[in-house]
Amino acid sequence: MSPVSDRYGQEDPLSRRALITGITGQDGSYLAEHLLAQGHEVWGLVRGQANPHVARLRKHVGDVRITTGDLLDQGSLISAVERVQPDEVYNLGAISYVPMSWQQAELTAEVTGMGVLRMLEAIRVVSGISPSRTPGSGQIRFYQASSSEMFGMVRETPQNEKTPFHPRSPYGVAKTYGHYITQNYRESYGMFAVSGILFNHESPRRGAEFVTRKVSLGVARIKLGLAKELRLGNLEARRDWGFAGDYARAMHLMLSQDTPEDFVIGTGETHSVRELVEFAFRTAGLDWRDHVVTDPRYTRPAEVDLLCADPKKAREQLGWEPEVTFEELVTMMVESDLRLLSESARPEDEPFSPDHW
Ligand code: NDP
Ligand code: GDR
Repeated sequence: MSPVSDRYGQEDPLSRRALITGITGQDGSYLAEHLLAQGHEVWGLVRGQANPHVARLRKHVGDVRITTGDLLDQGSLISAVERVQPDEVYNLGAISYVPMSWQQAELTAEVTGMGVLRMLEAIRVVSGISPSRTPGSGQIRFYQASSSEMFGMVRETPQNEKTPFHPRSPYGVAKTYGHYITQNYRESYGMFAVSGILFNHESPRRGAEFVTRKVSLGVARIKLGLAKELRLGNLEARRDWGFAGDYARAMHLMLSQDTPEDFVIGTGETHSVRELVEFAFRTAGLDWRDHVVTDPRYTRPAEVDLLCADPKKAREQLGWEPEVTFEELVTMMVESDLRLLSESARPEDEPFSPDHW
């Protein structure tokens, strides 16, 4: 193990170095912010030769170092781990939009599923780990971004670490592979590799394709007279929605434990899309029934009807609690989009929002 990696566990937290894949996404920016505040040196793995999302990241988080790499390319991941010599690797990179995973099922399997294996292999190879050479105390710690979408068609609610998986999309299937391969590397090689099974978490930085941001942007457009209607799919689906900043704290806590274990992270509260819409419109003094149109283009080939976390283990073992309520989250997002669209009717960094099933 390199001298840099051997620093894990020393008293001075300033010496820790993190490598984050998916740093240009919503969670990457909150995690980078959190780790920098903890005194970490933060590196982001970024794909492409001129990734436009880096500029958006820099608006939120300044002091991140960038290295290039792609979850589709094993050699690039090995080079990144060799270059950065991280103490912690957070694998957040993925095709994360569920409808896209039906349109590009094979690519989703490669990035969201096989990408996890490639990242684990990069750590294993660079650290010289094999069945006969297990990692020492200074090993690289690995976090995998698992998802409540693995529960899919649930037969019991709320869902905890022991609830069986029944994924309902190519995305959910790919995440389930990533989850099990992480567990497998922990059990086969003794690696400090954990998965956080995170329920939906949102923020003003959420991509415009996801329902919460689509709604907050829609409300803001209608309030400012830029649109009249908002077209949505299934209003009856229920989700456990929390604030992304709270969930970034949980990721770091999971890698700071003495033993590697998986944790469910969520609020324990569930709301329907209809409730979300009703509350978001009310926040802006509007009646959703005057503006929302249901459109079959936005319903999915298979739906996950109900998700609700049982975060008891995280509360008891990590001391983790969400700080932002559902109402505070929706209000924060609507107010942020009202400000954003007041400044510019079409903000330059507004993400492309594709049509889908
Ligand atoms: P985003 O969709 O906002 O970000 C996805 C990130 O993955 C982007 O930075 C993107 O980079 C990167 N990426 C895509 N393809 C590749 C690739 N081939 N190689 C390297 N990086 C790639 O997701 P979130 O921030 O919301 O979520 C972070 C992770 O957590 C994801 O794995 C997601 O599946 C998972 N998750 C998210 C939840 C949520 O509610 N937000 C809940 C549970 C799990 P680029 O700029 O290049 O496009
Ligand atoms: P999800 O999030 O699929 O749960 O995955 P999303 O916000 O896309 O959908 C939530 C629920 O809302 C319903 N819905 C709509 N969704 C979208 N996007 N657009 C619509 O117009 C619309 N109308 C209704 C959906 O059918 C669904 O039931 C997110 C992602 O961040 C994943 O990467 C992550 O793993 C899970 O959360 C946990």
